[in-house]
Amino acid sequence: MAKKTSQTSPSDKATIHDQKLQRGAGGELHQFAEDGMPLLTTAQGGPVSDDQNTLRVGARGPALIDDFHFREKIFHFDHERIPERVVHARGYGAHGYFETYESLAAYTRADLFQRPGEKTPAFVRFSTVAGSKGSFDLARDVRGFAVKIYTQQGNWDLVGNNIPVFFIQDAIKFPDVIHSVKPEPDKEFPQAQSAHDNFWDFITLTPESMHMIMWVMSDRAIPRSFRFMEGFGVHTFRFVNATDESTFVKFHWKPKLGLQSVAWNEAVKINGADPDFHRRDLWQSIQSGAFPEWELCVQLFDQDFADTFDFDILDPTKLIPEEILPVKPIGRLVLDRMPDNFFAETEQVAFMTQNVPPGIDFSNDPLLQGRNFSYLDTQLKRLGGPNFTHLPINAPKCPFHNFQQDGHMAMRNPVGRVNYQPNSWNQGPRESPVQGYRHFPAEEQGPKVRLRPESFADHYSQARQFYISQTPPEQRHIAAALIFELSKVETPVIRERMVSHLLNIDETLASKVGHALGFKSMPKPADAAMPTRQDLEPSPALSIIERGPKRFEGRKLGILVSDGTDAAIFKALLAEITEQKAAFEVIAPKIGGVTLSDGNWIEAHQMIDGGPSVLYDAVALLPSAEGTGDLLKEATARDFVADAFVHCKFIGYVETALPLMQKAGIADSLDEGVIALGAAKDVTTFIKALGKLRIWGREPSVKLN
Ligand code: HDE
Repeated sequence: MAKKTSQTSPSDKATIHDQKLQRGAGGELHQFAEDGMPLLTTAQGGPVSDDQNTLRVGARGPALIDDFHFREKIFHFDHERIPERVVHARGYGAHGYFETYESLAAYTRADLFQRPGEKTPAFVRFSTVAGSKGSFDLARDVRGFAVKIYTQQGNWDLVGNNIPVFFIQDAIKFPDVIHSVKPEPDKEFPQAQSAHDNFWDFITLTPESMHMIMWVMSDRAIPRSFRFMEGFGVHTFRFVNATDESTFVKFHWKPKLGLQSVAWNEAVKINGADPDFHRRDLWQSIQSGAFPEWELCVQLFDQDFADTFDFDILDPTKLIPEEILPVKPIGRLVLDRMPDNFFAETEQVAFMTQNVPPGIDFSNDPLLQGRNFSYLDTQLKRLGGPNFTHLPINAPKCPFHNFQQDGHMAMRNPVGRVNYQPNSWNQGPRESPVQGYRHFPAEEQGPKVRLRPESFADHYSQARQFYISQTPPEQRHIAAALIFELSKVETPVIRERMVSHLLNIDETLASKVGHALGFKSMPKPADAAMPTRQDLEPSPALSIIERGPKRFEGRKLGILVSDGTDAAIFKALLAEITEQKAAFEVIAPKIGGVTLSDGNWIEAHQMIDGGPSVLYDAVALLPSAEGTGDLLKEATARDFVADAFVHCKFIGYVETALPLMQKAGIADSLDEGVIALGAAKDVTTFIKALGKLRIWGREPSVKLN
């Protein structure tokens, strides 16, 4: 017999049987299964009776084509995939807002920059470049930093990277540089790696890539978290104000928590231990209410500055050092909400460099100009038709009106008779020369040519400037990365060609790399398009370590415990860590948790095998004497300690953990980064020390590189 709720109207009773019904707020009919859960339906809304068995002739007979539910379900599944992005396939996004600090009306008429304190919704997608959608997070690679701000004058997409320069100067070379870094086409490997012949072949034949290569070989390419990376618009853009005056602008995102990267040896191990390390980090921090934040800063300059600057401001392989032109903070970006659905939002979001509101305009940077073509084109391929702007993640949040219609998946078409203009019915939207987008009327003239400007010809000066701006550990990491990458190159002439470029950047670096690669003699320096290299002043702003956070906020401590762990020390640690607004995880021999010395049981986040120390910024070793005895039998416990030491991390320990430290081979080489936790006051000392993040002074002795 029919079961009905009291909300059911008489007309419903006539048509719907054997299910519970409820009217929703909008009067729509909600159907419920017998157990009170929402009723399963087909995509057409038809109720489903059995989702476990296909329709057959008898229990062992053939399937029937009548089974529309089965056919619809499988058909939809077969079509679940869309092409992954040709670059930046692996990404992770979050919602948030942008808040303006002060009116920038003097520079730009962009509506979002007019009113101090005004918040505008935003969506950000971080990504790696070369790897496919399922590749690992800690590849040595550039990170995408794409921001969509839903302004009242339409969407503004600032599609940037975490490195302020690019490999090439002209968009026509983009397919080549990307082909070279992607898996080699005959073998389809290596995946998400630049350490192979094709990449280094292209790079060494393209001297304009040398500045970017120094960045990619630096720790910038293995960030600890999306939250600890800078972002850059890369190109020179224009701000244009209400009276059509233009100011050149370069955009920078500065993370509130400071910069931090991991060591290469650590990155390799993180990829095995947690290939989702970066996305998990963003997810966990936002879900825990620790919302990541960046300041948007600008470098503003005019044509006079551009004329006196040593390099061409249109050349995307160059930056303007902050020491020469300081950055001005103009607002902040806060990420405070994860998408409800990864595919609907993060996968389908369509960033396009050409999405700019009135008041923001382009320069003639030839890379930017090429991008303005590419991004629209790629969305058509990826999202399957011209109506991708109808998807909620891509639709503007301001009102919009036009006569675009039809096409695949059209969800918004013009209403009524008129779908063109001009029309005699006095209907429909109108253009406005006053409020509409006005391109900056730059005067342009010249012969039609395919020519690289002379002013783009110096490929080494800023590459050297980047290198000499690094601290000694960072310089060591660059050398080690070059040695590692080139050691994977099988063709000797490519290795030599790279060293011949390095000779134009820094001779000591070149000879270190040449020596480590086993060269019998050094090659000649590469022929430079511009024979003289300028000796530029170092720019400390380019170093990560110089700009470290000096506090542990936002970082994670791994606490190794066992049954019998000293409860007072454990609790003191937790209190201090929480005070620092940092996170922690408890690692125990078993996932079932442990009982502390005071008899209290605590939960473990990780079993020792699943929580290697590479997942943490620092570790505390708190096992009891008995617990240490058990852990001595585990290779993973030994690696936990040995790796933390080798990766130059701070280690806090209780005396009972010493045998484990002995087994890990570190007990005889303790330094100021290994801190005894005898009493609660030592915990304070330990937590204070963590602000340095790493003891890089230990590095040469542990031969990390
Ligand atoms: Fe992109 N790039 N790019 N790129 N790019 C794409 O657009 C392209 C460049 C960047 O999270 C594609 O939607 C060309 C520089 C990011 O969805 C494609 C050139 C910078 C993302 C494309 C460049 C970037 C992309 C692929 C040389 C830093 C990911 C999928 C002229 C300033 C956006 C897509 C996201 C994605 C083309 C160079 C950043 C094919 C032709 C320089 C962050 O349109």
